[in-house]
Amino acid sequence: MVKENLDPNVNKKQEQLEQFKVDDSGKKLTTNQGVKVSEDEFSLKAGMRGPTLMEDFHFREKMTHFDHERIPERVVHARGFAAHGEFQVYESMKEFTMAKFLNDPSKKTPVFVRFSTVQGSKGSAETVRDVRGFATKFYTEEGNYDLVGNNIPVFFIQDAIKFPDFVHAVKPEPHNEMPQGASAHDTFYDFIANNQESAHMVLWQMSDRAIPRSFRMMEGFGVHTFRFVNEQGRAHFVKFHWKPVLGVHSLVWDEAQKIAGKDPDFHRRDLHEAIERGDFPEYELGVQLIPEEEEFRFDFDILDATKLWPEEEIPVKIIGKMTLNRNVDNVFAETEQVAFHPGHVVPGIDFTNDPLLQGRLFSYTDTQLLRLGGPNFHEIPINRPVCPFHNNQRDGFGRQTINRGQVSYHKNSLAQNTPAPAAVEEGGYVHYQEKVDGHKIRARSDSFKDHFSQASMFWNSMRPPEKQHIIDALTFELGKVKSPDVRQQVVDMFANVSMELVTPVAEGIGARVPEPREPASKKSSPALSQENTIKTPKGRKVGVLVADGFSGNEVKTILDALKAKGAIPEFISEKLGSVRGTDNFALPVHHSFLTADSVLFDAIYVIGGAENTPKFKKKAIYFIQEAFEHYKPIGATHAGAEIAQQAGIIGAPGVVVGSEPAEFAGQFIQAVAAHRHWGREVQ
Ligand code: HDE
Repeated sequence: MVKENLDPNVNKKQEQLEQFKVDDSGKKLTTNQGVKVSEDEFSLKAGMRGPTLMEDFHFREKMTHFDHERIPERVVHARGFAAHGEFQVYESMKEFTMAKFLNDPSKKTPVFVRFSTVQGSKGSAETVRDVRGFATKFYTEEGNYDLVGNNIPVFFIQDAIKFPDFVHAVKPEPHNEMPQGASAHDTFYDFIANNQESAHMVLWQMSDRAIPRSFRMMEGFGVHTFRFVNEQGRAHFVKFHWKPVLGVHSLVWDEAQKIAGKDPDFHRRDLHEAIERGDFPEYELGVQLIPEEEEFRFDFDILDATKLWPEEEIPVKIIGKMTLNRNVDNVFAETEQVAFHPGHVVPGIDFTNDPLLQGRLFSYTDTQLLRLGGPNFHEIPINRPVCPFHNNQRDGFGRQTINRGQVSYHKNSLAQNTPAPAAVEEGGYVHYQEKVDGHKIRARSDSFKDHFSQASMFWNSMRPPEKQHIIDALTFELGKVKSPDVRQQVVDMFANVSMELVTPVAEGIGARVPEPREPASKKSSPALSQENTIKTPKGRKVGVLVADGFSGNEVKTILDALKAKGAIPEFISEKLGSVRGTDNFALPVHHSFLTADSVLFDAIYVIGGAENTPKFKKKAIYFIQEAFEHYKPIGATHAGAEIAQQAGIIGAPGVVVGSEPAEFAGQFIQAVAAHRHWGREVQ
């Protein structure tokens, strides 16, 4: 049983998980029954060359367990990676919600966060164009609260009844199981053209948001409108935001595709390494709040999940910070078995009538029953709340709790009618008493019928390079669609959003350019552009191309300056081992040209050696030219300047060549912070 620990700074979830951890190293091999095993390489046979005997209990047990090792992967969000952390609110939110974990700034709440892609299978590449899941489990003292969000603030559909159709359309096609980890195919765009409420979300998916640089550099959104309820019973509509402290940054499409081959684990590696080196990912929690009385004040329906609340109209109030500070011990036990549910709420957080949310409330438990094999998945260590739980639920596959006593029903007198429901003052959850009155009908409110205004707003909010990326992405995706009819339908649909978008796309895929139309909206929301995000060199991987004989002290000055700003230099040379510079300074070689690739770095710094060998030159030129094509910052000093010269990149934006170490370092750090140099696009 979980021991109560009153010290608020002890992470109760970690303490609880500790009890289930086992370390096998240095131990004797046993069966699951605890019997020591004397031989693990030869099954028990009748004679040296004879058949294996049924009585070999060790063989039977080992093989049977192995045969049952796999569980069904998640029907969506199968490919995911998770980490532990903590959340702390900056100031009490008591005015808006009675949720205790949001009321006490001195309290740290343990969290577990799983990031995921949506379309691909469990083993698919991570940098594909896709929505990312961003699911957080808060282990609060009042029970588990799950914020099961995405990195895009809107969704494809408005009503959950369409979800199975949507997922069937986006997943690999059933007759040939293609494509994997991609939405660029006929059934997806056929669905889009025939379900035009998806327009807004598709634009986000075509934008740079769908190819994040890192899980550490993407926003998270609760998507739905939830309710905050305070102790007086007053309610506010609320939307949740996670804002990454490192800003929102993306890859470029060509790079993302190449990484999918070079390192399919790119995002998990990035997160895992950051946590291991103590560079803990941080996200601030923000809320947008609308008082209950103002539900109808806006030119969109606030319950429609295909709409966002523009931050300029409804500001995001930053209320706390989450820090991810520990990797899991075992991916299956924790990441795979964690079961999120948007219906896991605590007092002070409630639902709304958003029809997408309502349907999700059914789906999540249902899917866990299959995936985790029965109704006791809440007992799996990662899913257990850190507060005690008591009820009359009993039995089922894999039950672990040993409930004592005679009584397992309510009401009763044999156990003085316990476990007893709790009054509100005792923390009992009471659903918000919204008045609901209506006819039973299958229909959608007229207020949900504007599918294009916010899609136009999103488009209008993009800066020119971002617009170009959306045009390129849609041209790519539709270029993979075989049916000319589907392509044309999608082009016609997006003419409602913007002719500026749809004209080059139509031309690029050989479709008819639609009749000119006014965009559905002229509004814009600057907060939607990634160009307005935080820019910092912190956490950026700089690939340093270096060879023997480099100028020791000067290079050291530059590397120290980079590290002081949180950038991470990794050294690449012809061979693994180390490279020796002047001034008795040596550098470890982390990668050879064979194991490294420019797409795996945020920036390149080329130094070279005393003399650049032809092989080094050839490799380095290829390296920096590719980085250049991906708009990455490139720095060159010493013999590296000659290589940059030969690569033909000197003078372009984001290319820094220097001879004075401190001055070069300052300029290069600035270029690294800028992340990408789109100015090259127009050269
Ligand atoms: Fe999910 N979703 N979803 N979803 N979803 C699942 O639950 C579902 C939706 C989201 O890391 C499934 O355990 C329906 C929106 C995340 O474990 C399933 C609808 C948002 C994850 C399911 C939606 C999400 C899931 C599959 C439409 C953003 C991964 C496996 C009404 C707010 C959680 C599972 C993790 C997973 C159903 C739409 C986020 C089948 C029916 C909108 C991050 O239950």
